[in-house]
Amino acid sequence: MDSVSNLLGAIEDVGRDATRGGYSRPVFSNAELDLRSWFEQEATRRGLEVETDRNGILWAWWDTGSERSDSSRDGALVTGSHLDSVPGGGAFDGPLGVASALAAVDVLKQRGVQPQRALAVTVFPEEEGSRFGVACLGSRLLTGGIDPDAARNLRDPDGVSFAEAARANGLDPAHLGKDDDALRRIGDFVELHVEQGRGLIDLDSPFAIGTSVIGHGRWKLSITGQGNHAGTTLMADRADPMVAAAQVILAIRKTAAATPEARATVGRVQPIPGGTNVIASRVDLWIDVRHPDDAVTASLVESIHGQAQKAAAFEGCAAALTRESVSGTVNFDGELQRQLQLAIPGAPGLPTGAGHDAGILAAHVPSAMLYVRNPTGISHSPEEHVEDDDADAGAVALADVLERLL
Ligand code: HGY
Ligand code: MN
Ligand code: MN
Repeated sequence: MDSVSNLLGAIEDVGRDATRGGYSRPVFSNAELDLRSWFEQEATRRGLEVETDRNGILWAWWDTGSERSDSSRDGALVTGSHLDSVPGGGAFDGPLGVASALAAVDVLKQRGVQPQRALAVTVFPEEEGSRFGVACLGSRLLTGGIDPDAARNLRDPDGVSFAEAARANGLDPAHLGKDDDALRRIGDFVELHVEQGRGLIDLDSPFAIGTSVIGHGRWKLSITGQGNHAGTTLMADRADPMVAAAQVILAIRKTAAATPEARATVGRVQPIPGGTNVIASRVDLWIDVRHPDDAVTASLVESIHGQAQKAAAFEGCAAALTRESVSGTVNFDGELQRQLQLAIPGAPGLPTGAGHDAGILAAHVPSAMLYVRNPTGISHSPEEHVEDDDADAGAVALADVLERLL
């Protein structure tokens, strides 16, 4: 087996972000395209047949020995993750699942496993939603979880539409959307992913079986006021959206902190025009809200919206909230989890607060997850980490799972 750390070592310099630290690998950026080529080379080297579907999802196929036909890949066993990252992200969020799947194929071949059904290793684009704003965009397109027109019209911070980016990367934007043929090919989906919290440190285990993904959503709040001169505008004469934004951010923290299990984050604030000696005319901020109970998430957002409108009005500003993407809480397929428990006896079950493509697919095909220990318990940060032997233990556990399911 090519060790997972060797596989990841080959891409450790791709997309390094000198300003933020860590990696910035937005979908269809040069960095992510380099990672796609790395994946295609490594998959081809293993005798897998790589193709890109109409939503930009990569599929590396290991077909059974029997005659190829249109339906010979239906009901296949599929494993994979993503290669795009958050800005300044860690080395493992996404790529660990892809590298581990390739290493697991090595193990299966070394064991002489003859797949009784086709196996595919997949890479989903734009899982982080860091460029076009919608999390798990690739798996949402595949499953019909987003209107294709809405997807085509998503714009990145430079104003490039997803349609334009897709076209520039060999896709036909007119063909974006639900892909029943591709869905029919997924009999079971298993995603290995770095654990993004402290769960496996506390459980003292190198890997765990995912039990659920808590619901997560993201909203954009635009606060408009009166742009003006920092020197000639007296304090009493201002309608400053930045001041309203500051009140809202504190109110968000207070509201979430008062709700058990809730998480609400503002990680991105954009004043317009953003000059040092300029009172902003508008401030855009993005809110990430999560809770195991979808109804509580909705009520949190409602409360935040109301408080934002009040804070804005107090400053002579206005606030508008728009939803960017929402996923409900997902409990993974019981039977598939049982199969994983039989394949890797003793592996604990673990819920997660992080969203994944497996969480989107779970509503359409039996899906499961494996998490690998992250000794820092930190993620979406350069400090995210996986020890080499835990990474290899995770890949072997994935191979055991795949062998049982094949
Ligand atoms: O945001 C998330 O939970 C995931 O890392 N995309
Ligand atoms: Mn992530
Ligand atoms: Mn991820």
